[in-house]
Amino acid sequence: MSLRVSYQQGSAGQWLAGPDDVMAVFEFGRSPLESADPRHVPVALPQLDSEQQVEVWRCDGPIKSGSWDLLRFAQGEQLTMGHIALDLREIGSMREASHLAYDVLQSYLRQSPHPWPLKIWNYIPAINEGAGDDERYRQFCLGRADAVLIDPGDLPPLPAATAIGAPRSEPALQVYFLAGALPGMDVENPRQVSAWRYPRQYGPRSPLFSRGTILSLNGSRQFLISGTASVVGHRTHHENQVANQLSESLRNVHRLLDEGHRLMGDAHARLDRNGILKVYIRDPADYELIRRTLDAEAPPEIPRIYLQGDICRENLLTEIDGIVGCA
Ligand code: 3EB
Repeated sequence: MSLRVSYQQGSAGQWLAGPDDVMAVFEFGRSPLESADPRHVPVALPQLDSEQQVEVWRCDGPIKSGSWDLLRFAQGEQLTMGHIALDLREIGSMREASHLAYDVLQSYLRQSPHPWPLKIWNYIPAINEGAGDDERYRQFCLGRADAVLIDPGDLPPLPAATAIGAPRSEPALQVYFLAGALPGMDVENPRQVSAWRYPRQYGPRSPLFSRGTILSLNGSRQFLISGTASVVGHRTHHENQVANQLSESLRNVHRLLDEGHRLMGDAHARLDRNGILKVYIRDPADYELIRRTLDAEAPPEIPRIYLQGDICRENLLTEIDGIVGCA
């Protein structure tokens, strides 16, 4: 396994001072503006489980870290983690902020030995605020499309992605990513309309991401799963039914992993102890029900963490993403 991802007890500081193969430590419930070490990535979303954990990414080193324009990065032998936090109080609009974040990200990648984004996480304060096309998520998608240099109609590789709401009180738009020397292999979900082909009703510019990408390194593969919700075709299913939304999201994850297997021919991605899942929940009151539903429907051995975050459509109550191994 080339990217080793785990949830760990202990403080971010302990892990940053620990093993020298640590490329990133994600700490939940902290503003992304409060990071000193480039490998330290505070994430504003609060963790809902009682036991606080940090997410640790380790890879083959040596690891070099630093700043580049507004972005900070940690670069291993074959992979790079980078992150940007933009203080929205200093930028005119969400559209401008997301345009700027993606401009910086792309300029960074163009000069990096690891120029291919494999997965991008976007955490957007007050994501559902604003009516119709003024909604902040739609404005975020506009800014991303303004910046991104590729036309999805040309079928270039697109990274996997997650876009989730951060607390309204959080001042920063956060974008972080994993990138590699080669593009990932994109996998779309046969149960879902590709996001870049969503019809106009979801906003003026479609989201630009693939449902998942497969990273092949050192003879092994990992599946980077995009934020996966209760969307079938392009429509939200099970409105107001959070447990059913979670079940539908899991069906989407399994179908995506099966599709990856069909395309690869050999390895099959599995929800096992080598992977992780992140479960995003809009209403903290749904945590117990979601946890019980996941425990009943997903293998117990895959580590998981529950975060409070709004989903990018008002009628979506939960979403899952993850990184899993193939065997
Ligand atoms: C969906 O299926 C849910 O805008 O980058 C999932 C993952 C979603 C990524 C993004 C949006 C994004 O459409 C929303």
